[in-house]
Amino acid sequence: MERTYVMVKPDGVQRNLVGEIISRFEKKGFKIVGLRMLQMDRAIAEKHYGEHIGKPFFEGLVAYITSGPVVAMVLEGKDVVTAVRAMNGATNPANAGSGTIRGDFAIEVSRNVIHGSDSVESANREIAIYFTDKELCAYKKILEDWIYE
Ligand code: DAT
Ligand code: MG
Repeated sequence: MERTYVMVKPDGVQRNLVGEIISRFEKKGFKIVGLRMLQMDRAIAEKHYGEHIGKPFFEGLVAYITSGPVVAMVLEGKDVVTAVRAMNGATNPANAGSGTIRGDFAIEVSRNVIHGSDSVESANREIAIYFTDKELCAYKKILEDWIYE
């Protein structure tokens, strides 16, 4: 089964959206296989957002993402990378559809509440930043037979 890295950003934590966001992924049928809270520092931010170093918004992004604790998780399921991106909505909440997390809970691109990996390759890279193999749980849920044929 595919895995992806998902993170409730500091604004999501401060705005009491952690439960709502996790609940959406759980209700969809995705399985939480890793979960923790942490405060990111600059080094972790540069690792996570390495592709954006040097862009005009990078310093603001680092200040934002290190401004408070985040909730980091690994979700597992069929085509979960693409599905989570769709559930999160467009990067700029102004373009995110109603019913998506960013569409429903955010207004500005620099306060867009949630992160989701953009590919399986990115997911593997990002998961390794936040979790050791031992911190991820492989387990069977009885409900899976009602979610997958
Ligand atoms: P995504 O988070 O949808 O994968 P991204 O990887 O292009 O989007 O950018 C990472 C984060 O950086 C994004 O969630 C918010 C911030 N960001 C991107 N473009 C921005 C911009 N033009 N101005 C301010 N922040 C931006
Ligand atoms: Mg991205």
